[in-house]
Amino acid sequence: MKNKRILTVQDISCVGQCSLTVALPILSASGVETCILPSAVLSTHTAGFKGFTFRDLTDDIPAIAAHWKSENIKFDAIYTGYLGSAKQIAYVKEMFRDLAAPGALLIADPAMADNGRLYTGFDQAFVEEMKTLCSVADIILPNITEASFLTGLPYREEYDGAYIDELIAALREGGAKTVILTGVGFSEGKTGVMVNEGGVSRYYEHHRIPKGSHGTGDVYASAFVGALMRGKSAYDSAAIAADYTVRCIENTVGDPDHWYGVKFEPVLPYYIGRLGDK
Ligand code: PXL
Repeated sequence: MKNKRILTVQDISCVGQCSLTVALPILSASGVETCILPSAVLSTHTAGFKGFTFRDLTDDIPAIAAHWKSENIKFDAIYTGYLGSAKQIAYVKEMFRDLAAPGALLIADPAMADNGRLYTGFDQAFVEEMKTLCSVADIILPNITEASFLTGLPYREEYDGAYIDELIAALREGGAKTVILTGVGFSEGKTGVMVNEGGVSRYYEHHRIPKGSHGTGDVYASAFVGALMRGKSAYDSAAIAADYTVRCIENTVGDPDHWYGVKFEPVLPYYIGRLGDK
């Protein structure tokens, strides 16, 4: 059988266990050939380190994409994460059009916000561009903060099922097809993910570890995409990714020096094992 080949577009934060330093190993572990396009190179991620460097690679993207096009290189999926600029999003949409193999899956993680706030460096203009990317993707993976920015609905820390339904309906009105809404919790000690395919929602609930962890959105999205590429359904991929991410956090909480990311590497055998499940 022909191996699947995926392209993931996100930054390289050299230190900090997020974006490409997480996506590449997890996707490779899933058994998929993983090609990368770095959107920017940072010395560290932007969430907690001071004085990080940031080299925006937006202007390199058109030549890279043109080269791949001239070599007739196509991808079975394109998965975008943290993007370095609003202009870059326009280039990514061109790549969706030019570099996707027939039937390819286009997956956008609008990695731009958490806990009610945009990440350092992002503004409303970026949000507006991100809306256009999400409208052409097959699958989007926002958290509640990102969903609220994408829809203009208020961000709530306390909510019920009606609020979640409202967010998903508004995302679908914006053009989203399959929505994987992460960090949705309805009771103490629990959190989960709402998977909406074609307007039908299914919830996967799991244990919540009461500690914010950096990079877990990227661990989650990468594990989800890898499982999906291995032929799992969106719901099963969402559940496998959740179970893996919980274990990564559990593997890290006892080490306060490791505040900047999660120790996902030792837990990869668990993830690979789950991919073999029927
Ligand atoms: O994990 C999301 C992410 C990715 N890349 C960079 C970030 C963040 C979150 O803050 O700063 C550079």
